[in-house]
Amino acid sequence: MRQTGFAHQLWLGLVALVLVLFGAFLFSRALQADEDARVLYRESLALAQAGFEAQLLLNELRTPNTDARSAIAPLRRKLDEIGGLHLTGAERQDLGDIERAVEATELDPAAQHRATLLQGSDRRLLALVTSVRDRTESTATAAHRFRDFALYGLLAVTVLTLTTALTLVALAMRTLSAHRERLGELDQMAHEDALTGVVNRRRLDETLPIELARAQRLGYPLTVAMLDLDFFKRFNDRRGHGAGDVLLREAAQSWRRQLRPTDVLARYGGEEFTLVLPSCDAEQAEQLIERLRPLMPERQTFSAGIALWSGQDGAEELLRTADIALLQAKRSGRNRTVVAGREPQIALPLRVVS
Ligand code: GH3
Ligand code: MG
Ligand code: MG
Repeated sequence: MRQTGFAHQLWLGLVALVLVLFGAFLFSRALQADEDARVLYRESLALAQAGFEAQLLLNELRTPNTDARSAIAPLRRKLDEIGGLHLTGAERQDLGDIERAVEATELDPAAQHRATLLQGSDRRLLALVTSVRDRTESTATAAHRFRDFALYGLLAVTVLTLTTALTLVALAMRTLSAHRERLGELDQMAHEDALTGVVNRRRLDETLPIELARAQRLGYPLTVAMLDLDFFKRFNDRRGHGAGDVLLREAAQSWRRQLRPTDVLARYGGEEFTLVLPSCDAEQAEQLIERLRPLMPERQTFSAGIALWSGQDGAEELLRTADIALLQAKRSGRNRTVVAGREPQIALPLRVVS
């Protein structure tokens, strides 16, 4: 599912890239067509000017009392000027015909032959100018049409690219939130006990030092209690491991409902639980534990050891103190609570020294 989402994003990214490249191509082609039309238009104007001047010089050359050589030189320059422009084959042929007629006039400068020799040059010159003008017009029209096409094309490309980009952003945001959700699930899996649903030992190890620091800063008491089910092995042996699992889960869930939101109930391991109780002294913790006892299903009992934080101990030391109190509760008969520092005196078995 996540891979399909990624593939979609990849495809959309590629589509956006192709669209942008196509847009850039259209833009550059439109610019080029515009530039071509401008060059041709400029040349067409230059040709019109040169054609007009050549026409005047041809007329002058045709006049019988004109000195042929002095009229031919500027005419030749004009024709060279026209030859320097971009001409088609047919246009160049017209120009060649005019040049040859002028050359013949130069070779035979007799005034009476000039009109005959130059006959047709006017028509050719006009044909040349008209041809270039037609070409310019059709190129300008094509460039105009292409620019319109490019404009609409660019508009379409922009809309498509924007749509693609928005879809991409929406997809990326969906993927991101799916990742966040998955991370949350992973975090929960890493810190929650799968059987009972309460936090596990790892979370307890992370939380307790933070709770101690907060208690120190805000100056309230903090108590830790260790709870261990009595003779639970026997329960399992009699009722089966599955029934034992159900009991553990039900006990943890009903205990949790009795706690404040700021209290922490953790499964320390096996059938042993830890309570972290901020703003709670040893007596209040004792009372709370007495309220938890009747919630235990199947009349199962448990023993508890309580340690009030001294304000100096570290988390590990505090847990150890509560564990020692729990051991005392077990030793003194189980199904009871012992507060560290208030352990009951246990009669040691008599050792008979022989
Ligand atoms: P004590 O009063 O001294 O604590 O006796 P106990 O039998 O409870 O203690 P012991 O350490 O001998 O045995 C703990 C038992 O807890 C053994 C094990 O079968 C049971 N236990 C630990 N974890 C689980 C669990 O996840 N599910 C079940 N059903 N039983 C568990
Ligand atoms: Mg036990
Ligand atoms: Mg145990």
